[in-house]
Amino acid sequence: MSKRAFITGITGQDGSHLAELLLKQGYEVIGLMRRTSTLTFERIAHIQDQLTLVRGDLLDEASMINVLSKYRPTEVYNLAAQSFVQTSFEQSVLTGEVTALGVTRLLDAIRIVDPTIRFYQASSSEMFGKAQETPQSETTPFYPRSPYGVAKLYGHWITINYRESYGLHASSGILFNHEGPRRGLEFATRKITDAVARIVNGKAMELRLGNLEARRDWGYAGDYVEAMWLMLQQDTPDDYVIATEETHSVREFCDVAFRHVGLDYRDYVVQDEQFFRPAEVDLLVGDATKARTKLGWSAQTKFHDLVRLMVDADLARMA
Ligand code: NAP
Ligand code: G4F
Repeated sequence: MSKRAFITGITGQDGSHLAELLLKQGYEVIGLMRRTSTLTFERIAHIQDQLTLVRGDLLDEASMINVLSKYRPTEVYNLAAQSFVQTSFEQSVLTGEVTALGVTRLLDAIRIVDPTIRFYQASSSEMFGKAQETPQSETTPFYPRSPYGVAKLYGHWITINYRESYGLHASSGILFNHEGPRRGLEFATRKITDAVARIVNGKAMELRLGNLEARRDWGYAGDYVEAMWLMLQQDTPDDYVIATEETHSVREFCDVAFRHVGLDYRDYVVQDEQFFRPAEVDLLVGDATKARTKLGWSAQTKFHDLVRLMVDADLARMA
């Protein structure tokens, strides 16, 4: 049977990496694009001629039903979301509509069109929030600390509920932060590496950040999309933590990034209240034992290499 995948969020960081991976595996790839007044193709421009791009929106269930009916994919990867935590404090209802209820709309569309479709939900380590144990695994209790985290938790549980209620092959990947040169400029890692490149090129004098003590388990997006695909190749749907199993602070990220170009971050980084959050997630570090043993997956790119590859990519982009 021909392999046909439908990706929501194909214009995002993970969507672009996943589309590349699936094309290499011989899939026909259908990608959902929402209507925007300017093009958002930047991350998929290099493979656009190999993709089928269709209009639709997670806010609009009929558009999901229409796409599934027309293209009849065998696998659906739901990567679309309002994914920026800071924005979720300012647009909490929108975040709930897209990041939480959007999952139900897509699951209902699958039930209506073809319940044999395999489904991947992009869950998040942000659901652990005020972490109840360290490291965090599939059995760690959730305690989200942002409207985004709360919305993702809804998406996670509705995926499990539809699996248990209707027998869908629906899996949820609890992915810890993953980054790379395609990361949006608003996220901490990319904001730092972009600033390093701008400072080196004389285009900026300082970098304004919020909480430098927050710790994250940062991996490389290119590694993580492979785990998504592996989940849908299993006979039985399940939930998996995907992480590097290392934790580092925002301060350490700055230190390594600036040192890579021979600078001291303390000469450039300024703390600014506007980038602090009403509630913070202080420490995330995953236990990926289940993914290692059941999927045969482990993170290939670790912290120091990730920072350097991101700085190098931003330097190259500006050269
Ligand atoms: P991203 O770069 O922000 O991409 C988000 C995608 O969702 C974009 O393609 C965006 O389209 C699309 N989108 C937003 N609202 C939509 C709507 N109403 N209808 C249809 N599409 C919509 O995010 P990412 O980093 O690739 O992350 C992918 C997924 O994994 C997200 O669900 C995120 O929450 C989750 N996740 C990410 C991480 C991480 O560290 N990256 C960790 C855990 C979970 P536009 O291009 O039009 O904006
Ligand atoms: O890069 P961030 O905005 O990522 P955050 O909040 O961890 O969320 C990302 O990872 C989640 C997985 O755990 C995903 F689900 C989610 O979609 C997203 O991809 O912030 C990381 C940390 C935070 O503690 C934040 O307070 O960096 C801190 N930080 C300090 N200064 C900053 C800044 N974050 C941003 N974005 N900008 C700053 O200036």
